[in-house]
Amino acid sequence: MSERTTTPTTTQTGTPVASDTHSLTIGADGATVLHDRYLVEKLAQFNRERIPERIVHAKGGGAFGRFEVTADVSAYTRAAAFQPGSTVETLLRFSSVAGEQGSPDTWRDVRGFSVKFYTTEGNYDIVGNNTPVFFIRDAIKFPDFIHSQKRLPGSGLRDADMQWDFWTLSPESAHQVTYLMGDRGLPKSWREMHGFGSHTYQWINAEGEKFWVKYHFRSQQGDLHLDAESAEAIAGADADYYRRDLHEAIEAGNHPKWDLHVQVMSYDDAKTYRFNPFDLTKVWPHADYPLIPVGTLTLDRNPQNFFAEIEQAAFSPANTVPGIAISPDKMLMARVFSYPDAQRYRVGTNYNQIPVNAPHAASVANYSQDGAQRHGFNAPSTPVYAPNSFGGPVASPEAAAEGGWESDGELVRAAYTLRTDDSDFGQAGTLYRDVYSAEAKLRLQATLAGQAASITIDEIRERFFQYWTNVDADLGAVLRETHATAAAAADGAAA
Ligand code: HDE
Repeated sequence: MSERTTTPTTTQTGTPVASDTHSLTIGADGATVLHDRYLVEKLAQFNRERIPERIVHAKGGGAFGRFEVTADVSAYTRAAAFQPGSTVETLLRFSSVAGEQGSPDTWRDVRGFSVKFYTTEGNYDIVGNNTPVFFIRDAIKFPDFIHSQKRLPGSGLRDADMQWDFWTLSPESAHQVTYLMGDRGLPKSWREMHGFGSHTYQWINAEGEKFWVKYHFRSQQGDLHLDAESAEAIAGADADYYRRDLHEAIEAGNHPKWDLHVQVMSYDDAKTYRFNPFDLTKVWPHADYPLIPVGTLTLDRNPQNFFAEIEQAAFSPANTVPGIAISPDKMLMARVFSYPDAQRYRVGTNYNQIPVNAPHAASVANYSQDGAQRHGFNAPSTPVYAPNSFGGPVASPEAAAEGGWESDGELVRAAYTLRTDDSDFGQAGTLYRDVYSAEAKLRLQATLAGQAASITIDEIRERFFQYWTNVDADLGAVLRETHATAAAAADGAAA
């Protein structure tokens, strides 16, 4: 047995405490007194252990590692992190979207794939998913979408009618729902799934030339899935299945790896491409824009403290670095506001001073000060305002020119302008017909048959059949027929 520590237990302010066993009372059987400061401190601290869980992506897990550049993409970006020979410390957090903190990992869902690169030019975050597209294309719908996937306010239960009501009234969801109801909805583990930046981002090279890019993290472990029965059994037996798998793999020295690739579109191609390249419900077919390798991400270090390093981790698409910028994707522009806002509420004003969120390879210099839980501060000799004549930090005007694009001047509320091949159901149909194997098609049909059975309102079920008919006429017909047969069998059994 290891030798017992002799470090005295203390209060939060460093004074040794008398007991962790007995409260201070008036006689052994009498009242507890309020001036037992350690008892009060201990219970009060305990009551404050939780911060609000993420409103989406609440259940997750993650690990640290490194990103190593293995190719030369300097023709497209000047970001230091992606230059040949660069190695960058990283944090990757995986998550489910709809479930709460304690929800089972293997419930069918899209999975989050958030990467923080601690680069020499500041932190760069790619906050993506295990799918290349999303359910909606305008952020103003996001709270409604999420409400429909969470719980009914009265019963506190999740509800198929509500989910399918929203999806069928929002046909732009079809592509992502085809992913969700397919194998990507039940990954075998977090290690065995691909990750996507999903949005189109902007890269800028040393000459100031602009490109549009999409990120693909391809798992070296494969993109594997669970069958629906196993996922359901695991959900009951081990709610933390993915979290445990990741932790144990890394502890055992089995370090998962992802190869990062990008699709690159020239700045001018975007003006005329047959799909709107900024529409988050669309992919860029690889035949048009092939994958270009960048480097390899390896996870090799579990967090030392789950709460400090994973629960408090604050990712944001606003965290970009020189050589990388956002694009005119309406979803992405709104996310740039929404994530730091969520962190200020969830973690606190000074969330970027917490070690997991602070830059590790760059330093911070600005005039922000004070606020709750502030612990970092400038030297007293640093002025507290800009401009100043005392040598304080100065802004870099050359940064202002980066990351722009031309735009119209008029303010409107309107859908994106449609391109020749843009439609809500087209790419969903291609995914079903041309990408899914025969077995994957059968699994999707079985999953959707189960969904049809869980819808209780006829009008919504009818829209459900129409939605899938729009994706693929044969698929719609199979679903209608399967449902009619099952309903007739159930009627027969009841008679
Ligand atoms: Fe998120 N999302 N999201 N999301 N999201 C959050 O941020 C939001 C979207 C994604 O591991 C929240 O810190 C809006 C797309 C991941 O900590 C919140 C919109 C994609 C994570 C938020 C979207 C994502 C989040 C919850 C519509 C993939 C977990 C607390 C414009 C491309 C990050 C928080 C982590 C988390 C808002 C859409 C992925 C509320 C408004 C699209 C992986 O700010």
